[in-house]
Amino acid sequence: MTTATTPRRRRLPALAIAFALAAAALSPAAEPSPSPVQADNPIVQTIYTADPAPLVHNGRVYLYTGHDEDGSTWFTMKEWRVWSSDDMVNWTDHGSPLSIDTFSWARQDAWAGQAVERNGKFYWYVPVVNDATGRMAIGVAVADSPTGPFRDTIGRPLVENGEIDPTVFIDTDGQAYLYWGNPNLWYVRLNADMTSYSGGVTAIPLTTAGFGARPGGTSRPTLYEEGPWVYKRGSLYYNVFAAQCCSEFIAYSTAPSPTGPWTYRGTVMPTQGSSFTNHAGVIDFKGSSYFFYHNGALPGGGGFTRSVAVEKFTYNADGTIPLINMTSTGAPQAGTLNPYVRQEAETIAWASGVETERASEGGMNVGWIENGDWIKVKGAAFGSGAGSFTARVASATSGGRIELRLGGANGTLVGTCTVGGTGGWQTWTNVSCPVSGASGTQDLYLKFTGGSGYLFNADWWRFTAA
Ligand SMILES: [Ca+2]
Ligand SMILES: [Ca+2]
Repeated sequence: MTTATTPRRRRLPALAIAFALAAAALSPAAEPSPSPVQADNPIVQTIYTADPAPLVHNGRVYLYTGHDEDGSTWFTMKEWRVWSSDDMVNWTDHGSPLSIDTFSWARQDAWAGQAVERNGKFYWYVPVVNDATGRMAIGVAVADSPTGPFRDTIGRPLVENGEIDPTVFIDTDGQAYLYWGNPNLWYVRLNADMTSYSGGVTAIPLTTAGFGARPGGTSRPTLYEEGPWVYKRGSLYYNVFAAQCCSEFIAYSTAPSPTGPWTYRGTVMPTQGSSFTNHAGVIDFKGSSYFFYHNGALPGGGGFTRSVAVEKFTYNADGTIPLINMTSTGAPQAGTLNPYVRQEAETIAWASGVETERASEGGMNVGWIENGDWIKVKGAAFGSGAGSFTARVASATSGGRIELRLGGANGTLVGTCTVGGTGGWQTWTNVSCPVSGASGTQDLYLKFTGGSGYLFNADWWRFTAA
């Protein structure tokens, strides 16, 4: 691979703030010593993310999001991102397999979409500006894997009426529907190929019985604003949507069929969290229910610099959704992480000071590592004990050290691996070191130490049992 010294781009100023500040921002209640292990929301700390769309496939949750550019003062969004987890707390960064450039006909605005699987292919529906008309249109991209790469197989908008926020739903009888809209709410019946539809574009009547009455609402009499998320649970159909504006809250309606009639059911998540928009995503995973949303909880966060987050919830016995509040704690871990198999360095419960990029050997790597940066990996199941640690690393400088700590970034030190220079940021080698005292299930911290400047990159790591 390259031996050139790749210039490192400047790290995100907004994220350069120490974790203590993030913890303070996330925890308005003053605590004498905020504990990093308490915060797992928002899900991603390396960039700003928005408009979560979770998908469960083969025992993993794939999370499709937008990407708010640093320092945005508008919805300046050029690409979409994918993350995945099998425990709801350790999330793997899969980078950006879909961008505005994927659609030759699109100009800008990589806004809120959703992906779905059908017959082993993955279909990602997104709104973008059609360059030819200047209007918002819905494009669909197709992939053979949930992490892409995604391609535009039809080469034109799937549907276009100037409105946004597609949600896709495949009913139990196999009929698929695409819903979208702001200020209206529309649907089409998708064909089995998922990239065409039959019949016309149909408007769902926005009645106050169906979608609630907006206080003072005249031009928009109902609470429905945007961001529908349609799914079925048992025999009941749900539409969870962003309500009122602005600031938005999350509300929902239910219906006995995918085409209505809809009945307004009330608030899911109140207006909270310093973003004037919100966007819902609802899934069941490993027998529990989860609600995804976004807020402005990262340092520098706000209405145009958002972050996706998740809460676990339980439906009421009658199928109604309880009121869900934003937390900095997030969902509990569903299972544990196996430290004895290859784990990506970019599998992260919480990161301080690092970013990610495409790795030359595939997937992503962690980079922009400086002295004192760290990565938390939650709930690593060491069992009777680890004996050694191996990491895949690269450094165009003279490297540094990986301190393996338990329980906190300054927690119990169980091993230290030295990383030397490799001649390039993508010139990879393995380093190993002995480990002592890592047993049971622990929150593992990879703490990076060394001199000044960028120290090294990390692609993946693995422990070996004692
Ligand atoms: Ca750094
Ligand atoms: Ca990797």
